[in-house]
Amino acid sequence: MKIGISTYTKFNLSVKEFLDFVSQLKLDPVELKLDDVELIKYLTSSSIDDLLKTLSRYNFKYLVHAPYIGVNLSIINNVMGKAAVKVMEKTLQLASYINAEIVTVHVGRFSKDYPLRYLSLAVEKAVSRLKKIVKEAENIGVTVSVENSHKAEDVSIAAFPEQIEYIVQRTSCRFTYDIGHANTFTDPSIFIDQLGEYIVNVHIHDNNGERDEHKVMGDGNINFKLILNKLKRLRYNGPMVIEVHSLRDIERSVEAISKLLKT
Ligand SMILES: [Mn+2]
Repeated sequence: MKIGISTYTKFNLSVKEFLDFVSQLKLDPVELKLDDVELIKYLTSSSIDDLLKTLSRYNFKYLVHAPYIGVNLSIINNVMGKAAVKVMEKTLQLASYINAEIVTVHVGRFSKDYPLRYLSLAVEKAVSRLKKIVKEAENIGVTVSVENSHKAEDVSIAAFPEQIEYIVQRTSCRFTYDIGHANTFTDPSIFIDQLGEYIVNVHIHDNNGERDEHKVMGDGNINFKLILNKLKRLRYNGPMVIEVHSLRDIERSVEAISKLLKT
């Protein structure tokens, strides 16, 4: 497993400042969340030279997390759906420019303002849009990976293993296993039993099973020992990306994971 790190839109650091900070911690790869205000502009700018210059100062491998703020691949409104696909297409292009092999995407949520009988329509919308995105991704050699979501007021179409399985089997997407998100719905370890073969990226953080708190491993109720053992048994060799919300918590997470991996 490669212990990596993710940017967070509220760190309030420039990309360079963040990369300088994590350079000292020997983490790799770095997952770039494109919602970051500094990064999102590269989706529409004609040149990404500045970004390439910054990234190439370091030896990191990069992963991309597609924008999710205001982006909903399962939205029933087709005008917005088209815009969401466009955002993903531009994301793939950017990923390919910076040599990122994996793009993690959220599939969006089903608004609680709709009657539940339209839930399956939303799922089908997401599936058909993802198919289009995957086709494009295959052409440029990027892997699209769907992340399981956390509990929120709107209905998640990617909360449980069966839902993810339905989507990946119909779209050829891979799976980004977010351990903390899984814990807001159910026992996170069952995702490995049911979806192990699809996992290409893992997000690691803790919570108490209620809300998506992004705590340091050990500060919530997740049994990481069990999860890491299952991933080892699966011979999972991909990224394990720390997703916490303060620089201090990044340092504490590095300690917590190395302890977990030793025992
Ligand atoms: Mn995540």
